[in-house]
Amino acid sequence: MTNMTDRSGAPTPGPGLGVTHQPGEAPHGADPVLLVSTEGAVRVLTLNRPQALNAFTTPLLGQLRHALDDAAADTSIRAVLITGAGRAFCAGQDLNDPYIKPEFEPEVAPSAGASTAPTTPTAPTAPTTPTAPPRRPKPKDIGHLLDHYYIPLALRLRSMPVPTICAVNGVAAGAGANFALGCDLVMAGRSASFIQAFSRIGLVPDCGGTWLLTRLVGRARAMQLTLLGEKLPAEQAQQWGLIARCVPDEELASAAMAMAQQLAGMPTRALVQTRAALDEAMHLELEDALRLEARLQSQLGYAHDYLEGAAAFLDKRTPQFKDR
Ligand code: T3D
Repeated sequence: MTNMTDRSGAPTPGPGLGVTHQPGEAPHGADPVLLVSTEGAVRVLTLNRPQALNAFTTPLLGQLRHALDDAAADTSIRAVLITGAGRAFCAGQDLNDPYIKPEFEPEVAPSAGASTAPTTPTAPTAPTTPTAPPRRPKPKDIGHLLDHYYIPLALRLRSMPVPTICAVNGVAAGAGANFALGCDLVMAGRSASFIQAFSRIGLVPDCGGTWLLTRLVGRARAMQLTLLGEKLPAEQAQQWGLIARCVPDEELASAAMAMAQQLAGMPTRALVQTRAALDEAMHLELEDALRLEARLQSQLGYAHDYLEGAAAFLDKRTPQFKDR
């Protein structure tokens, strides 16, 4: 991406910053885990932990949410483009994060004098080697991580006052896949892929996966993806209607930026209300959907962008949209 204004000199303060850095995480003064830049009216957010395939740590999740809040509050921003640094988009939750990493009770040394000999004195057997007692995992509520990080993040993404575009530059796994799919338009490089990795480690899909997948590809394909946890290549994802476009890898950055700039020049409020209406329509009766459309049209009909759009059409000129 060219001509960006770098706003990422230091990690933005966010809910995750109080958390200890993870293995491979940037210590003070090292690379920020999220790069934030601006090109025209497009805010670009780049997940930046390439050494761990941009897996989500609590600091990264916190900064991502903070950066979305910041873009939402900045009225000069009219689209958000999200991508990853390096060969992956995001490998989902970082399984090394202390928030969720399995911990074990300390091993108890066999007590002095404890016999490991066979209990039947009359049965002569070969000497046995003492075996370490099995390590007991400590119970941990990993749902806490969802409550505090993933749910606010997924809701923030879906309620952005500007369109969101995801440029999936490599593998998108687990919560990384579902975060990408939560964006309004998803474009992927040909070598990218999507993996619902949850079942492989004994979890259910999260970060909105159950809601998104059933809506995007239907129950049968959602079941196939989530139960088997297989890799879905980007081209097939496009054929299935999971994503909007699949392009050659070397064209991804420029094509995604072109799409973001196109959206940034469009009537933002209408785009955002379209997202809301489509989401709402999934659970409305026809008549209720018709009435919702009428209500939104009423509101938009008074707005600058409709008056400008219609006038520009009649004047045969390019409209200048400005609402947000
Ligand atoms: O509370 C909760 O837990 C709920 C939240 C859950 C949300 C989730 O996202 S659950 C799903 C978590 N993600 C996964 O299970 C995916 C794990 N990763 C993979 O299966 C593979 O890495 C990929 C298929 C994504 C890519 O495979 P490949 O062969 O291209 O790369 P690799 O060699 O496996 O990984 C490269 C490095 O990234 C490697 O580190 P190393 O050995 O070079 O030091 C690997 O350990 C690291 N890495 C990849 N994924 C993760 C990770 N490190 C931590 N967490 C990861 N998720």
